Amino acid sequence: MPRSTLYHARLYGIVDLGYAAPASLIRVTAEMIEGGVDVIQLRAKGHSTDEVAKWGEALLPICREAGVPFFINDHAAVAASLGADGVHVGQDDASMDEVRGIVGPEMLVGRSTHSLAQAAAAAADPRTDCIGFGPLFATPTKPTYEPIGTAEIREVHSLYPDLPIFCIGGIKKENLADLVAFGAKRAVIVSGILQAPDIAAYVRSARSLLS
Ligand code: TZP
Ligand code: MG
Repeated sequence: MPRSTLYHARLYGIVDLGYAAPASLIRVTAEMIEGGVDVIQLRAKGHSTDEVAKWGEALLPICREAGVPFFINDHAAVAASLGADGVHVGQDDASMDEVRGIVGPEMLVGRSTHSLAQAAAAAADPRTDCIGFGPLFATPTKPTYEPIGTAEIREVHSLYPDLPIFCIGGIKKENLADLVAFGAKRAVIVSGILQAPDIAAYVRSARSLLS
């Protein structure tokens, strides 16, 4: 899948086992797709590689059928063995050399960044296909991270105009219009989507705020 798919993407949803029970993963994924999500990631902190592989195997065909890029968080080897569209890694995860050594040159690779300096480092490597930029706001989904606020959103987009940048952290449909006004083009929403009483409706409404 080309990087341009991520450039055109607007709303990135994460199926996070911290919010979604194993028995709900297929339904949650289908509802996110029904609402029009542009990218889906499976994130299962604290779960075994075998569990991530099993859940990924269940979700990949649903995403593929819908033409929605499917990322695996952290587990490059699982992403490679499943043939996922992408893998997302953090600052403390493997280096790009290591990740590319596992997933090869074609798979999309995303990197979390928590400052302009980290965004610069990620953007300097042409093998980085997208970045997460945040947490913008304090969030229980990443409780130990200091929020970076909204002041640098415009700058990071103007510094790296060709890099797909996904704002993340404490984003809800209620603050999305403000973020767009601050220069955000794309957003990741985790708990807002997964705790919504109607996931498809929530995704549809959030997606409509990102043009
Ligand atoms: N990386 C930076 S913030 C975050 C991650 C994975 C969590 C975002 O979750 P939420 O629930 O949308 O604030
Ligand atoms: Mg990670």
